[in-house]
Amino acid sequence: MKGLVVKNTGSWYQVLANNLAIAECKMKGNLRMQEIRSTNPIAVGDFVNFEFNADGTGVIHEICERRNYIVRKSSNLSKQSHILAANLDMAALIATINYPVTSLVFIDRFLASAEAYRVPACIVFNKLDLYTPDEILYLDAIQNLYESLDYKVFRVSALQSDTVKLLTSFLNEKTTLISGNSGVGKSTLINAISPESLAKTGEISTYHNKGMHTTTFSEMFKLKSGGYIIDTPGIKGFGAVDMVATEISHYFKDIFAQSKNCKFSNCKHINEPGCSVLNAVENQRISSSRYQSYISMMGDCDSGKYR
Ligand SMILES: Nc1nc2c(ncn2[C@@H]2O[C@H](COP(=O)(O)OP(=O)(O)OP(=O)(O)O)[C@@H](O)[C@H]2O)c(=O)[nH]1
Ligand SMILES: [Mg+2]
Ligand SMILES: [Zn+2]
Repeated sequence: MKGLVVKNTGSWYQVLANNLAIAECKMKGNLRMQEIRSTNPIAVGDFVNFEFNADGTGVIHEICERRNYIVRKSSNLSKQSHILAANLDMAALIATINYPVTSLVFIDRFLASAEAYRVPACIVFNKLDLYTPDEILYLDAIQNLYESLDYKVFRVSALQSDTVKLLTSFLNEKTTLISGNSGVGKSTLINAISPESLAKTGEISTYHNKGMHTTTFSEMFKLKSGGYIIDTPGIKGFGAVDMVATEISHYFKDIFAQSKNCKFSNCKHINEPGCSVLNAVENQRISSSRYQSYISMMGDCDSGKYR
């Protein structure tokens, strides 16, 4: 029987079959692994074939081919990577200016990862109800920057349902990964978009605590209007998983476009003569924050930090 993996809690997988019932399944011991070295061979969003046991649980014996997936490293020390989700139409980064701080490097690393896996990405600024006038001005500038790179940017407050309408209709019929730092309000926002989801959310008093994660397992929810939304645990960063240094510029649209005019075809845009990217940064045609994010990802490859 074919089904869709909607949740993975360690060795158990919840599989939605025939759009109706959820079966608790385990993976068959000798299941042939795909080429990715990951801590979770089966991910939320995977289509699988499974069979029922006599006791009503199931055994997954095949993973159907993935249309795409997004991977991140499991931890700083681990060499293994973790598949966040598979078969995505959109990856939405939930950010806040200061509640907690979402750094521009973090945003750029997320966007670059999405580009690398060929998943369209958008940015959602949440908790608008808390922003000071200065924070709004800063947000205006950030929004301009990313819209100029053709990324869609939304402003919402998960606590004010009328502010999420535009985003909700944008997500219609799509399978969307929701990602971002812990405490930015991913689960709260999912509940605002789709009240029947009942995603678990944190308390205001606890989410500031370091290392506190309210959502511990990724979970996929069906949207009433069609499509799915995937809640994920908060993350600290996206590294250059499986990327080689020469590829990284391909995942920064602005840098890639400019690199075509560099004197050397193998220009890394660091200190080469005739580098059109460096020139564009100097003339502010490429934002210096974008360039710094690029350099920081190049640094991952040098140090082997994320490999
Ligand atoms: N003021 C305000 N608070 C919000 C908003 N959205 C979420 N919160 C609060 O922020 C806190 C964290 O929300 P969660 O939805 O649990 O955050 P999360 O991103 O899912 O966190 P993890 O599961 O740990 O990754 C909760 O106290 C929410 O009530 C918002 O738009 N405005
Ligand atoms: Mg959560
Ligand atoms: Zn160059």
